[in-house]
Amino acid sequence: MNFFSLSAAIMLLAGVAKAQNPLITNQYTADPTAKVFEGKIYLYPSHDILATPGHGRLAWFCMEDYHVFSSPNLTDWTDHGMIVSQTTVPWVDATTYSMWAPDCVYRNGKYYFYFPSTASGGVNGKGFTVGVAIADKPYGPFKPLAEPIKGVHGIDPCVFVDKNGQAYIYYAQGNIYAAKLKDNMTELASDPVILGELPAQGLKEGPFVFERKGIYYLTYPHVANKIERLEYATSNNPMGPFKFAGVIMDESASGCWTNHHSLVEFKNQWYLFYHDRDLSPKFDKARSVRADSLFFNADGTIRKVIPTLRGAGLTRANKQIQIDRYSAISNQGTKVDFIDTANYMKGWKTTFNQKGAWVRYNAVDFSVKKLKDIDVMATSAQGTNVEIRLDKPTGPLLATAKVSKGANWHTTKTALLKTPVGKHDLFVISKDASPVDIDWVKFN
Ligand code: FUB
Repeated sequence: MNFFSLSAAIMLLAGVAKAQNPLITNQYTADPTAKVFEGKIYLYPSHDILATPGHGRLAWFCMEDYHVFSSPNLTDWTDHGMIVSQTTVPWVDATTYSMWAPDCVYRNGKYYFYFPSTASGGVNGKGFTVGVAIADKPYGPFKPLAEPIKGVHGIDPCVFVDKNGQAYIYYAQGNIYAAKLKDNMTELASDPVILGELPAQGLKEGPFVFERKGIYYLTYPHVANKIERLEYATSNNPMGPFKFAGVIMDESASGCWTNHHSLVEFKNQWYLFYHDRDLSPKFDKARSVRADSLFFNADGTIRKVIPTLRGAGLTRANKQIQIDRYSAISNQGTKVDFIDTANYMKGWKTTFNQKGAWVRYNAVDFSVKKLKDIDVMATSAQGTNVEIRLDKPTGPLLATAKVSKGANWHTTKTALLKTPVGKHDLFVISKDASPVDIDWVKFN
C-alpha cells in the first residue's frame, strides 16, 4: 500500500469505529440494509445530506450517492467509500438527489446492488424506478447498468433469493409490490402484484423479506398511527399471502417520521438495523443508522425490539467509552446533552449534578493486557470526584478520579486499584454534589 492509499484507508476508518448507537457519526446514514458477506456484516445505507439552494429540494430528503460499510464484530466499522453516485448512473436524473433506500444480494459469484432513483424524462416512465449495479466484491467496484429494471415503478427495493434459487423483488409505492426476477437478476420474470393482504390503512414502504425455519417474513414500516413503526407478516410462500403477525419496533420516541430496517443473523445472534435522527434532532430527514439485538420466540414470532443507545457491539476498554450511550442511568441527577449544539456531530456528554448519580455502560471488553490507569475526559467548575466501579453501584472500585476545577475540558488520569479481566458492565458514579460534564472514559 503506498502512502496515499494508506492515508485514505486511515481516513475512512477515522470517526466511524462505534460500538454504540448511532453506528456512524461522521455522516448521516439511513435505510440500513445489513447482510453477512465473506464472514463480515456489510451495511448498505442511504446517505442523507442537507440540500442547499440549487442542490436538491430544500427541507426534504436529499441523497446523491451510497457508501458501503463493513464490520467483523459490530464494533469496528470501516467506511469503504462511495460505491454508486447519481452522476455515475446513466439513467438517473442527477438533478433529483433521489438515491433512496438500497439493497444488495449475492448470487452466482456476483453482488447485485439495487437502488431506487428518478430517471431522466422518458426512461421507464416518470417517478421512481429501480436500477442495478454489479460487483465481484461486496464493497465494489460496482458497475451500474445503463437502464433501470423494466416494469418496476417505486422505491425501497428488496431482493430475496429463495433456497431453490428463485429470486424475488419487493418494492413500495404506497403499497408493497412483489414479482419474480429472472436468473440474470436484472429483469422481471412475472408482473408485479400488490401484497394486498397487509393492513389496508396507512402508508407501507421499505419491505425487507427473509426466510427462517421455513417461515417467510415480510417486514415493513407502516404508518398505523401518525408516523412509521416496524411491523411484520408471515407466509409459507415468498409471494404470500402474508398474515399480519405483529410490531417489531414502535414509533420513534424522537418523532422521526420514517423508520427503515433490515434483520440479519450474525454469529448466532439476530440484529435489527434501523434508523433515527440522533445527529439531527430538529430535522428528521438527516438520519443515523442504529442496531440492536433481536430475539425470536420458539414459535417463530418476533419479540418487540426496544431501541437502545448502547447498541449491540462490545466496547474495548482501551477505546474511548462514550458513557452517554448508556445502558441505564440513575433516576435523578444524570442528564445527557449534545457537547456542542452548533455541531451535533461532536456527540454527547453526560452531566452529573447530584451526589450518587450514576451511569451503567454494559459490555466492556477488558481482555486488553496490562491496563494501568483510566482517563476521564471531563469539565467541572468547582471540581469533583468520580468513581469507576464494575458490574454494580457497589461493585469493585477501580478508581476515584479527582476532576480538578476549571472551565475547560481536560483528562484526569488515575491509577487503577484493580485490573479487570473479561467482559464487565461499568458504573460511573458521582461522589459529590458539584456538577461535572463527562465526555468519555478510557483505560490505558
Ligand atoms: O430514505 C428515503 C425514504 O425514507 C426511504 O426510501 C423510505 O423507506 C424512508 O425511509
